[in-house]
Order: sequence, then C-alpha cells, then structure tokens
Amino acid sequence: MQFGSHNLNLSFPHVMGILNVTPDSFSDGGKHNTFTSAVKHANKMIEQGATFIDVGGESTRPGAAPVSVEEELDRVIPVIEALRNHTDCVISVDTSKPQVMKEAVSAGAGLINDVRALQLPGAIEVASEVGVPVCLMHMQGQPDSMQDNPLYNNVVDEVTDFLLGRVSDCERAGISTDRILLDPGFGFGKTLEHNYLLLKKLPELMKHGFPLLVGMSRKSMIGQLLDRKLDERLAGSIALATIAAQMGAQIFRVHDVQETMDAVRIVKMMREVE
Ligand code: 7PJ
Repeated sequence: MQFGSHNLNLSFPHVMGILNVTPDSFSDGGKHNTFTSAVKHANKMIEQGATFIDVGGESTRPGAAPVSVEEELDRVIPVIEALRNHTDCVISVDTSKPQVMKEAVSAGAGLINDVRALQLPGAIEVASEVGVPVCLMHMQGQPDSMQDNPLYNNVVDEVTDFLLGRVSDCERAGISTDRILLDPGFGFGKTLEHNYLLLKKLPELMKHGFPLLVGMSRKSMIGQLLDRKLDERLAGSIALATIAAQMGAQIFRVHDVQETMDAVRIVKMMREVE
C-alpha cells in the first residue's frame, strides 16, 4: 500500500508508535520542548522498529473533552512538520476533523487514522481529495459516554456491517478500496466481553480482504480483566498483540514499540519456518 512517499508491504506485521500531542503528554509543557520531546520520542520508536508514527491531538479516551479545530491544528501540524523534516517514517494523523486531515497531509502525513470513520461532515470528501490511505475505525456512541452501557445484539456482525457500510460510502466518494484499512475499535463503546469476542473473531473481519489495524495497547480490556494500572499493562498488551498477529492482523498501534516488535517478529518466524 502506498502511504505518501512510502510503499509498504502489508503481508507482514508493522508497528505504529503512538505519539500523543495533547498538552499533558510531555512533562515540561513549553512549545520548543514539546517538539523536541516529540521528535525524540518518535525517533526512539522508529529505532525500535516502528514504521508508522500516529500523531494525535484530540484525546479520544473515554470521558475526554472535545478540542477545537484551531487547538488541534496548533498541536499536531508543527509536530508533523518536525517529524517530516527529522525522521523517516509514515506519519499517521489521528483525527476526525476534515481541516486537520487536509493540513496534516499537506504537512507530510501519509495516513488518516479516524476513530469516527470519516463520519464528520466533509471528512470523506477531504480524505478522497488528499488521496492518502485511510483507517476506518468502529466506535459505538461518542467518547464522552461510549462506555456508559455499550449494547449489541451481535458485536462481531454489527462492527463488520458498520465498517463495510463505511467502505461502500468511501467508494462512492471516490476512495478506492486499495487504500482502506479497517479497525474494530477495541475499547470504543465495548464491554470487556465485547472486546475479547471481537479479538477472538478477528478472522471474520479479515475475510473481507482489508488490512487490519488494531489498538489494544494498555487499554482497559487488560486493566479490567487483570486489575492492572496503566503502567502495569505491558505483559497484557504483548499477549494481545501476539494473539492478533498470529491471527493475521497487519498493523499494531502501541505505546511499547520494542516489546511489540519482539512479539510480532516471533510470530513472523513461526509463520515462515518450515
Ligand atoms: C485507537 C485509535 C484504536 C485506532 C485510539 C487509546 C485510545 N486509533 N486511537 N485504533 N485508540 N485506529 O490509545 O487508548 O484502537 S486512542
């Protein structure tokens, strides 16, 4: 798949390092320091094997407050420019806002990662126009309330139907299927059981031929099951990535790049050894 200037073979697993540029993500606050820390952290993740860096300026964690377009642009665009100039990776922009998508791609982003699957007004048109691949994610509800009482008759069918429906909408808007990635959206309007059932049935979602991106790193599907705080979820995150890699998922959105690379390389070796 062609991501801006990078052509990637998605038949083996890739790791996407998470780079949050929300104000509280870097210890010292100030702007210069934010860029320096962001580039430094991105370079570390690239050295550890990340092929993608996912830059996000809107927190979509459960309960998070909305962010204005201007605020989000101010957060992500300078960091994307700095990454384009000082690193070699596919820059992914984690946003739902069409204006942010447009400016991020102009600044060097090669992938649009949208937890709202291009449903905000104008997003699908902008994604079509800028021409980079898109990751369509499933979410039930909105971040501020999605974990209140998530309900499904059949979570696997409903997530699949939603994503395939968005694929059709994308095709109608001129986004060809060869630049679409799908993501079941672990933790986005899902109970513990919904998350594990989706993981178990990942092969069903994969049957439709789209590369899958999965994000389970440090999420509550680990914390809740194992009673682990955020900084105690590494082993759980690696277990989940290993399972998803074994099932054939292609891109892993994670905080802990080196450890995830070790796990996916072991899965790759197991697949290739004769
Ligand atoms: C995801 C994401 C995910 C994609 C976040 C967190 C929440 N994008 N952005 N998939 N999660 N595509 O990392 O805890 O699962 S933010």
